[in-house]
Amino acid sequence: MEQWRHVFKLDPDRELADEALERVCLSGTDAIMVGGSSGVTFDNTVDLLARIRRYEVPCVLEVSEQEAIVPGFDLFLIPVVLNAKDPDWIVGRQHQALKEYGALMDWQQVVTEGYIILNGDSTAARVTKADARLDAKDVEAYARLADKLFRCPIVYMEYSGTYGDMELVRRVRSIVGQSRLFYGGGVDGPQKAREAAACAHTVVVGNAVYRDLERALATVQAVKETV
Ligand code: 1GP
Repeated sequence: MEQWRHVFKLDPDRELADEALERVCLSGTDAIMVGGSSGVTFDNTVDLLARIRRYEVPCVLEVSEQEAIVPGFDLFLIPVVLNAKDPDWIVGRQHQALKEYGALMDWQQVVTEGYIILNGDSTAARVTKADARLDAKDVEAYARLADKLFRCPIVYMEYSGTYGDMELVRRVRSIVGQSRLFYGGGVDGPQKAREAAACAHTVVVGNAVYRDLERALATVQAVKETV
């Protein structure tokens, strides 16, 4: 995780043909993250994991549904949505999950993501009731909260579905110390991938896989070439 520069995020609730999945898994990306904001179930998560496991690429689960926690992933990423107005998404669901599985968990495999949701129109924003009307100072403060106060291994600037403010991403990277800055949102081809890779530590590409696979695949090389 500390070395990842490029990640594809695949949604268990969306169709992806075997051939397309193969190309994604062999693309040279650093990891596949399985996750989505709606319609994620145990069954569709198990299915997708089994298909990805035919390849060697690391595969991690971003947990959003307790019922869809499937064993067998390399890591389990737990989002804590810092700007959620529904406290369920800050500590509520995590608390419930730990009541059930807390004693059984392998903590080596668990990674906390301090999430900042920045596209108010996204499903993630709706589900978590995130207040995405944040100015730069707000975002910086959330980043410090995740990095310095909570010491999350990942700070995730989530623009899901829309391309973000790269100046702000760059600023956040300059203030995080021990956290890795993940950027996700609207990276639909090599040019935006290069820009995002110049600003964040790790670039997450989601939608593009389903919209225009060729351009999505081209983001891998673009990110890797960017220093
Ligand atoms: C979504 O951050 C990821 O959770 C990637 O965003 O789907 O817009 O690429 P896109």
